[in-house]
Amino acid sequence: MGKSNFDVIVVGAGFAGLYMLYKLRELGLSACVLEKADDVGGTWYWNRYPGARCDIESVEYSYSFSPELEQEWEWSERYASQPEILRYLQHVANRFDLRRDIRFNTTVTRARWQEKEAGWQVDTDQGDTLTARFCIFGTGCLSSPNRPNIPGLDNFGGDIFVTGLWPHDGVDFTGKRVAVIGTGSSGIQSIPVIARQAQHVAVFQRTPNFVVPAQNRPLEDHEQAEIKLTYRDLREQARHSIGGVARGAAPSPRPALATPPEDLRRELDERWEFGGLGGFLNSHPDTVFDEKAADCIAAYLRMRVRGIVQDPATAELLCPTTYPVGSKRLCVDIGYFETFNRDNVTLVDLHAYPIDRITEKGVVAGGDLHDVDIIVLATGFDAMTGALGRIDIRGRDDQALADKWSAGPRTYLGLMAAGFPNMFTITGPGSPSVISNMVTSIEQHVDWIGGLLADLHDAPQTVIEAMPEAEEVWTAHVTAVAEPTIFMQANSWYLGANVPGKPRVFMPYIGGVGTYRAICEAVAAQGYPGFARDGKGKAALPDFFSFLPMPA
Ligand code: NA7
Repeated sequence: MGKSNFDVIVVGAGFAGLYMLYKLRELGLSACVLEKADDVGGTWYWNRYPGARCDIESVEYSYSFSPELEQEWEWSERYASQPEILRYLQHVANRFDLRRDIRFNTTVTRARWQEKEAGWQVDTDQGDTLTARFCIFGTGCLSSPNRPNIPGLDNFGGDIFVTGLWPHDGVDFTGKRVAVIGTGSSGIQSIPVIARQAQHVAVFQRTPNFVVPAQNRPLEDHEQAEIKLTYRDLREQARHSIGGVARGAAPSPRPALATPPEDLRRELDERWEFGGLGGFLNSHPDTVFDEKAADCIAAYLRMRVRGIVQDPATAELLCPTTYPVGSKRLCVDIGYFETFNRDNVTLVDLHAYPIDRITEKGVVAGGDLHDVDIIVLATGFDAMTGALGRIDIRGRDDQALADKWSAGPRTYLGLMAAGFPNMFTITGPGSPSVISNMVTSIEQHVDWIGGLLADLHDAPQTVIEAMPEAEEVWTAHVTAVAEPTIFMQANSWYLGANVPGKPRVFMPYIGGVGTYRAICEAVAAQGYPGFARDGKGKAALPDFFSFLPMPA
């Protein structure tokens, strides 16, 4: 069974857990990483569905902490596919000899703060009990799949596959009739690939999504070499940017509503040809705040759908009209709309024909049976809080984190929750996380936590925790920054709206990666106001609003 007491227990061996382990070793702390899967990778271990690919450019969706790693690794495409990202993470684990401190096939079931010992006790499904001074959760933001509660789902006689839990030996769709439920990023990526193999695909759409082309392509050697020459600058720019990326179409300085229509059209054409999220998110200074400005972008994207999809009725169904563009995660595609021009693909509009039930034979929607062999659930995740919610986490006075967060997550800086001493969440709710390049945000959190642990190095018994007042101010700040934006107007997973019964609270911090970094750095530089050490701390917090750029 091995050693059972550590300075730090880390939960999860994805991008976050791997870099956290590397950092803890650098600090000379003993650490154990607990991972449910039988290998590293996190999101990229589980999401093996056909077409799975990152929507951030590969050269930016990668670690910056090791210039040697940056120089050695060669990305083959502009947007890396899931197998390539998984290979990258496996390489990182091997290159830095991380595996020896990771226990695979180990699910954490319970984590309990021990008042007397001033540390954490962590139980696993393997019957182990481990203890540590600190417990750090790198459990991911999109790692708890949302299985819809459709009547009769368990009665289906064929195979059911969930995109976020895809079988490792793949699925052969040849000659099969397939139902895909869900048209978020996972559906949009997988449907074109499945349609090329299957006999027939019925796509069950509840809400159409705004989709922009990836314009994916192989990365030329010279291009990659040039990027590698400028990597330090590129990373620095990403760290201080809005979304944690440095490349991509720059935001226009002119508001969309102040741009003459013909100029706007030309500009959006260029963004479309360039491809990727960046061209259409924050494309103009007013699109995040003004629905009319967002409408200009939405109208353009709908025009593009109508230009691709040959059947006008299908094209209309694929055009989102009920929420502003960007308020749900924008999707990046490779041939999604073109797929609806195939003879073997049909679109089922769940507003007109809601799913009644699933029977042994298939999906009954609007009274019609869609007879299928396979159902693919591309129905998303219990985002941001789902993975933590599956673990029985108990803080002071045996308080459950799930109870504390029953009306929505509350944190200070997305890093700590009051009443849960010596416990950190990497890219937790209340930090930019899913609204940014996750790798940039993960590295920022790991570096910040590492800085704090280094500070505590000479005081090994110190207990650190978020002060309730600080948590209150930060949670209110996160909401206040989101409130005037279009983000509040969609039933998105950012707001928990995709999971029945989940409180509607905007979970990520939308002030921007650079702003958030500046806030975290200011807090550290000022001696960590809002964090109590052994019950004592400075409650006078920086004025968080003063870090935000002035509205244009
Ligand atoms: P998403 O983006 O949450 O998409 C899930 C899709 O499943 C979405 O179209 C949902 O419709 C649909 N859905 C969910 N529950 C149901 C039920 N019960 N019936 C019918 N349709 C349903 O998850 P993804 O995995 O695609 O992407 C997650 C992120 O991963 C993505 O944003 C990238 O950041 C990477 P809805 O829109 O809720 O009406």
